[in-house]
Amino acid sequence: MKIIDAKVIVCCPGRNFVTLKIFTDTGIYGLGDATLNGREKAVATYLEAYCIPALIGKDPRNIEDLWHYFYKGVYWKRGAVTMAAVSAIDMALWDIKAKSLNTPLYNLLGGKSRERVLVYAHATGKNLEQTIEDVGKKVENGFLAVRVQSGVPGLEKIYGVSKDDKPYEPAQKGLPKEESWDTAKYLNYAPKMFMKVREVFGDELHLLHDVHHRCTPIEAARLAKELEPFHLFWLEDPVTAELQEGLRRVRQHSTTPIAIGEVFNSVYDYTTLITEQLIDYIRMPLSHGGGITHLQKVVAFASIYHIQTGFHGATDLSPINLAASLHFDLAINNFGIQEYMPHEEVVQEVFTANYRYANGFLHIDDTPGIGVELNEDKAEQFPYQTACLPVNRKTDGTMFYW
Ligand code: EZ4
Ligand code: CO
Repeated sequence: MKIIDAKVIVCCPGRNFVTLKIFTDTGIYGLGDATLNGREKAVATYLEAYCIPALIGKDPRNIEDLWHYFYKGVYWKRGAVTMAAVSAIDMALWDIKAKSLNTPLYNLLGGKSRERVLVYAHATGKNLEQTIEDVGKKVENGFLAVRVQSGVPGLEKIYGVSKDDKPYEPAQKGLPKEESWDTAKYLNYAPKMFMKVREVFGDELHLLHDVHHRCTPIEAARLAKELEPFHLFWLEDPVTAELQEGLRRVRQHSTTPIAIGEVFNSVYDYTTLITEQLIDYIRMPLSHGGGITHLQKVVAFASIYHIQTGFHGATDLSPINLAASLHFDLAINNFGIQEYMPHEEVVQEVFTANYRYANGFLHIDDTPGIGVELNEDKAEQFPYQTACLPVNRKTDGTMFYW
């Protein structure tokens, strides 16, 4: 089998997506998600200018070798842009292999370890009252696990809370919008919010929360400690984990489980976190973390240290990534939970997905390969639009993490 062509499809059904399509001489093609929110064109160019020409003529069945061709073989390695491209190539190659063997992807990853995938939903509100109401809606929809984000008194706009009644979408058209932040106000509010949520919904519901990289290690330690009585499923990104050792401080003070890694793209972002058992869930998505080939290694490494998965599944990752993640989630033993934010309906006009939600779980069918189709004519009707993630300043104007 040979790769005869490949192309990048950039489209914007409500939000931007980058898809890699690899064609083979057998007529079988593969799809990979190359979306990097707010930096879509950088990945598209990396693929078009450097990767696709090198793919032509190669045997798509040699996935491991091709992975290393674009990783070890490249002097400028790692980084979100490069690794999003490597991930898309890898995903498309696994899609080709599974299609050529006429089997769903999970069969090539060890088969099913479970029949369905536990997912968590996003609840959000401008204030405590609206937040509680939204958690109630998710519970009514059957969700067994809910991420709770809320507006903080005294702060105008905040991560995870939408402006209107629509689901939360951080990327906005044009240049980055500015948000503002005050850690002291947030730290005072978050434990009170979870106290109320537990009071209203009881002990059974799994609760999650995303700090979105905004605490120092000692602030994160305080938060994790104060949230302990509300036994969260996880506390996500309590610190910006560039400093892996920072998590030692959090661990010293609290038993609240920690999830990290949606912005990671290599096992080397995780080595201290995993070997010192400083976290409980890895978040690195297939589409940014080197695809199935690299995540298999990271997840096996994590399993030795009793660390589970909780893959990133925000709407800025395409249905191709979500489906690939679901195959992976079904197959591995140390699966924890899968993030699930449903895409807008217009996205489903472009991508035909093979998964469905029911009663707190996602189910995937037996379509060979990853199982998602891209309608190229439809994609053309939604051309790329510049959109960026926000930037964030402290209330005194100091530039901060978003
Ligand atoms: O901010 O995917 O846990 N989920 C998140 C997401 C990220 C976006 C960035 O593109 O933190 O909402
Ligand atoms: Co997050």
